[in-house]
Amino acid sequence: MIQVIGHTNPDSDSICSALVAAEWLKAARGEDTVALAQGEVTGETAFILDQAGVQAPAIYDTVAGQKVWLVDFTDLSQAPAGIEEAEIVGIVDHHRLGDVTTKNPLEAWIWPVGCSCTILYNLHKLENVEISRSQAVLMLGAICSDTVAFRSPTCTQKDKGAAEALAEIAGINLEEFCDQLMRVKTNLEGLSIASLVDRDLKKYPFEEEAVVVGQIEIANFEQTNDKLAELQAELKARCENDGLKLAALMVTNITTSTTQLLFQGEWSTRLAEHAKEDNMLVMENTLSRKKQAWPWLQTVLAG
Ligand SMILES: [Mn+2]
Repeated sequence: MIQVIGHTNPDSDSICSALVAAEWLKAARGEDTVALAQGEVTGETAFILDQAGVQAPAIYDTVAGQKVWLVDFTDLSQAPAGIEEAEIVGIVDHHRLGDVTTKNPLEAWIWPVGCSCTILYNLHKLENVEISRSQAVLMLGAICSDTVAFRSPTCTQKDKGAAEALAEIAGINLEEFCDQLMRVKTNLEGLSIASLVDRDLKKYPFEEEAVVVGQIEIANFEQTNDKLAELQAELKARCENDGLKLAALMVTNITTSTTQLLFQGEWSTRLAEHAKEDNMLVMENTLSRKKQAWPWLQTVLAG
């Protein structure tokens, strides 16, 4: 049995990619597979699963002693428990190459595109595997989510092409689907301050110290203005409790492509000259952590 699993704090791509890759491995390779997750799904992912008529993957226990395919990450800091004792047999990812290593040769599909599901769509074509409606909806949902409805600078022609073909297979109006998905994506109702920080939190080892950068996506800043003080307090508590040098949160307005970056921790001083006010700076035309915010932060933190 091969376990197919995405990263910690799973987003829609990491859940949908695990589900789709598990089915693709069954169909294309005759493998016995199971899709697993490293946490509960978000409201956005629940919407996509519902549209696809697919259940959320079970939460994993350990991958120790198992064969695994990793989807949507290659960083050990985002890997499941037991990864050192697992055999990584395959990877589908669209991030920079991380620090996982393998004992044996593996199959790795790592492309600089906007979404892991764009790679999976192409793998279906490459190996002549038919795409069912539910698989098409899963891939389409992940692509619209990861590319912020094709607005992100991470979005490529391959992502757009895949989404158009998948919408056709699923019998879905792409524009309407994207509008619906963006509404669900930016709905923060009922979420606690801690869960907003955790929602899409990623850990980045930097100068051998721990840095975390989270991101929440909103449709207008009125949704978060009255939460900023509490979010800052939560980031500060994370630094103290988890020994972080920097805890940052991107509050990204997907309507205007503006990001407010909140930050706390000892290394805040390294960002001070860019700050608009204490512990907050504004990044115009910034939607992507991977392609915009984190590369910039790395440069500034390095001094
Ligand atoms: Mn992704």
